[in-house]
Amino acid sequence: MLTNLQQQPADALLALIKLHNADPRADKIDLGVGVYRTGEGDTPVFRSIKAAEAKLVAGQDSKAYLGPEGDMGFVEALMPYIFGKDSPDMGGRIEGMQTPGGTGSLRLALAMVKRAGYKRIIVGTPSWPNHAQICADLGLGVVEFNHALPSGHTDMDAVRAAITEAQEGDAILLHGCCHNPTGIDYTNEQWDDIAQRIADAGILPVLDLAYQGLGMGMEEDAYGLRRVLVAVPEALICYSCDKNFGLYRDRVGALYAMVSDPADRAKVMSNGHNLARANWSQPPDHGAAAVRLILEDEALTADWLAELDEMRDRMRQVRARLAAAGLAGAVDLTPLGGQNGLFSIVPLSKDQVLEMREKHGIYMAGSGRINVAGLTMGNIDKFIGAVADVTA
Ligand code: PLP
Ligand code: TYF
Repeated sequence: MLTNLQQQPADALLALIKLHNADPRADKIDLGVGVYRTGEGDTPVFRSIKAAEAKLVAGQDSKAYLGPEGDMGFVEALMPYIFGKDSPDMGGRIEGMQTPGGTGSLRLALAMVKRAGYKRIIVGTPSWPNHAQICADLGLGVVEFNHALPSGHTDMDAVRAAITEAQEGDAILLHGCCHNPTGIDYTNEQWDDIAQRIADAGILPVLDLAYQGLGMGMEEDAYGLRRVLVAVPEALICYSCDKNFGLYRDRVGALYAMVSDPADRAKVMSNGHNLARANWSQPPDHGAAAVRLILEDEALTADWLAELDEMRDRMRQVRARLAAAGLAGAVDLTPLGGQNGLFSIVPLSKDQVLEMREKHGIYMAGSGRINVAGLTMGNIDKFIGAVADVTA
């Protein structure tokens, strides 16, 4: 019977890691999967995480089960950063739970959407491929709208039309910041507009915040999410600490539900707990416990925020350098300067992406997406030259 199963495609982004590793060229460049890299090309464990892990190992006296909600100290310590210091639980309307990464949070959020009776979810394209994959697995219909224009701006007409045409029983999934894969985010004014339209249409927002602090700053990157939350009665928020604490493989995330009446909070979240039990039972503890120890300690928090500032500054420098290059062959790199986070799209055809890999040893996603953190002052000229070469 198992032989009835059909071959499934590998994740194209994760497959790039293996292709790059197998390439013997010393000057190869990995611009594939979205992990931060230093100017030396490394993805080190954060200093603040190392310090918190040392504290954790010394002080942890049990590894007994915590329950499907995971480490609630971690979940609550993040709330002022996500929702703001003034009203981190919006007057008792927000409750969260720990999840295995942002992916686990999305899985639960979308399963709750489905269980609540929503039929379709509106998603801007292109998006992170796992969004569509999770929806398909859950049997949630996806309604697509175009996210960005070739000019490098968001396609506001498309998102406005998608919200106007929404039907009863629709939800909308939005990237909070550092859009994956385009790096093109809504401006604050655009968020104001979108928030009001979502509220008027009465659709449920699902907000995916996987890169807080990697765009403009921790507060700045939360603007859109907070703006939507003050406008609507209910929302689901999917959060990842895997990028902004560098914890990728430790799988650290959280799911938050905002309800209109605090009396419904426990009932709504009991669905998250119940779905977690049916999926992974309990989330892995280690990474979340390290994040909690950082957030409970003023000095460690300050060091973590300094590390984030350093990452963001480096990515800004790389973007400024790309923008300063202007034209690389037929490609205008200028718009990349104003984009946010780890990703941007370089408009190359599939053949040109392949030529970048085969001729120049530069690995990027088939969509033309690059991880800008894979560029350093040592390899950026090679990259710009290669783009010029394949588009000449
Ligand atoms: N959401 C978006 C938009 C992402 O790009 C990612 C990528 O990793 C995630 C969620 C999930 O992150 P995690 O690794 O924490 O599951
Ligand atoms: O888009 C990226 O590169 C990151 C990492 O199945 C990632 O979001 C990519 C694919 C995947 C899981 C994580």
